[in-house]
Amino acid sequence: MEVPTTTSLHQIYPEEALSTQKRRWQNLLSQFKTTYDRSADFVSRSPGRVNLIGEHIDYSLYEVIPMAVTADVLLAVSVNARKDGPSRVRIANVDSSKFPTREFEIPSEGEIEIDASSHEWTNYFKSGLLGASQLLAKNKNKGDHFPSVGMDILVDGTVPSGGGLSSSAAFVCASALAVMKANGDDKVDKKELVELAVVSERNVGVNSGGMDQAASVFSLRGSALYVSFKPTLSAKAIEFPPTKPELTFVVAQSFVAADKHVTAPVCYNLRVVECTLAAEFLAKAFGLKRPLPQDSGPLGVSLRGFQDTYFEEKEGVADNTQTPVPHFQQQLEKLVQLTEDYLIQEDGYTREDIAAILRVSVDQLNARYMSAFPVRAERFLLRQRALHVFNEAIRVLKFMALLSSPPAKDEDLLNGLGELLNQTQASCRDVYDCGCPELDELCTLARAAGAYGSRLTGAGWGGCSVHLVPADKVDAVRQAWTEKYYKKRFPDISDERLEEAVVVSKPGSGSSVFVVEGRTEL
Ligand code: NG1
Repeated sequence: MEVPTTTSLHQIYPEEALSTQKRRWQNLLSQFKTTYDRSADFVSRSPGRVNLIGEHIDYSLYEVIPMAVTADVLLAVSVNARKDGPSRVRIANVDSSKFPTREFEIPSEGEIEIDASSHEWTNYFKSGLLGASQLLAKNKNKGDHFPSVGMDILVDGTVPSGGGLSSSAAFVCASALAVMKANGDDKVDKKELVELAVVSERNVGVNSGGMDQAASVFSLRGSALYVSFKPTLSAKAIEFPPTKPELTFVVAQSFVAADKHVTAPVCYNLRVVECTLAAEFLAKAFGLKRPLPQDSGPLGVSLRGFQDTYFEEKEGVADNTQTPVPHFQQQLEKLVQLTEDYLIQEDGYTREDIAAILRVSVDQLNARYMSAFPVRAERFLLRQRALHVFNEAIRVLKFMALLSSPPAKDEDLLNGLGELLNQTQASCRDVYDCGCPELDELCTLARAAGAYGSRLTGAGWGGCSVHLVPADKVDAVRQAWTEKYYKKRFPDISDERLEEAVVVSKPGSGSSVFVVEGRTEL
């Protein structure tokens, strides 16, 4: 399926957001003209996302259920005619005090360099550019590298950065899409765009999974997404059943900035390493004969690969990627039990412990799993990480089952979904160690004011939370947060910031290209 080309903002935003968005787009296009003294040719757009359930399991290749939000990243682009020699990119942001204007060359030979050690906003554009150039080279049969044309770009993002709504993926996806379009590729395949964006975002220093990019590109207005990574990346739209009271998701910022690029060696990238090592450790502990399959997990093997190999070898399943959901869930339940029985060290495993089980040296262990994305840890909590992943994968299946065959009483459905969200929160906080007290407080306050379920969303360690709230309790929940959290913790908080802090989120639409040339109306 191709990324759509849109001709009207009505196709992108819900009715209630239209007037604000129109003003914002007009401002973007007129600022483009003043900055570059010409009009933009097109705007590429990709939204942020909120993850409903399935936290920290995408990089172990388990299913997740995110949805796009209305907040997005826009790149207004004007293409320079191709000339001999390197092309130039000028890139500015409507918020130029925070994101200074940059200019750089695209080399005619070899790839663009990205310095992941500097926290530079245009690195995300460069990541998208790099990935798109590789895809263009493949699609146009041009060897390994296709030097892009030059561009003038003005960026406007409304996804808060470090806020858990995945501004980075929105920016990388919108950038890659812009480069594809600028180089004449009008039929960008959604799956190819997601795959390239996942890999290219890793150039910025975080060894990420694929959920955010999938949500940003595949989402359709009004539906959440069931994203699968195995046997291959796919996404299915999920409708929410009509309920009374209406099922509403509310997103609340903790305003604890979670900068996962800075904390990656002790937070995000470390979790990726722990999950990967848990997979290898379990495979050795159970004496699996085949090596774990190479897959799209960030380090090449995954807990999902372990599950498939285990049941294929131990229980004679022919191809575990074809196992029906009820059996798959039983397998996961068995893996929870096996993890409890075989990964027994509550206080974690040292590099020496793990190297001994994997029958490699510590140097080999470091080189294989911890060199491209270095981590800092003395002990690796393999037991806890595997338990979170298997249990969270079960919760996703249960959540999906509730949505696809809802119980007769709405109350049972809402309570059932809410309970799963609450369990995720507890597991993220106590087992996966990706919570923080502020997120916990937001959840406690919401539940006391009527939410069915509450949890952190995204990577955690700050950022954002998501709450399933009956429509008639949204005001009460918002008020509880305003009085007992925001005004208490941030006494000087402005009305504008308070307004941004809480968003009632309807599922938004995914990436698109908007052709500006020749258009007088938005
Ligand atoms: P955030 O940090 O919220 O964008 C990150 C990863 C996801 C996923 C979640 C945890 C990136 C770009 N995204 O999301 O792939 O692993 O954490 O579920 O790193």
